[in-house]
Amino acid sequence: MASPANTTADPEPVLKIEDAWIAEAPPGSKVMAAYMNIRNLSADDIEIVSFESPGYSSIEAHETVYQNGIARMFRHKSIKIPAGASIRLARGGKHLMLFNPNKPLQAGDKVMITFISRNQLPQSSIITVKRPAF
Ligand SMILES: [Cu+2]
Repeated sequence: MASPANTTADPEPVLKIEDAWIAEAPPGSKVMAAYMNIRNLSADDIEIVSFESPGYSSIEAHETVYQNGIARMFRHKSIKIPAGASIRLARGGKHLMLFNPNKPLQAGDKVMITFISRNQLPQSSIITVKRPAF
């Protein structure tokens, strides 16, 4: 039976993942970091409560905070984005911490990360590994 291509279209995404990248890490690293801008396109606040990826054993939301010149990382249980707003994950601030890559990853590799929020459908984004520019 022929049917128009759009009859089973996925719902409109409510998160827009912009400028996303995973920082390439030295070979053998058990932890990597991802940075991006996450925009909430919906009319509701969104709380992202977990992250999943086939490329890593687990993912946590972290924030680097400088205390007396020393960088410390704290874990956030979730990332809240008010309706229509965006949140920036950047080096030296909030980031996703990616644990135990399933295989060595280098610049150019792509990894899918799924964002799971409380009141929206899960949404996935393909994110490219890049060499950090210092
Ligand atoms: Cu971290």
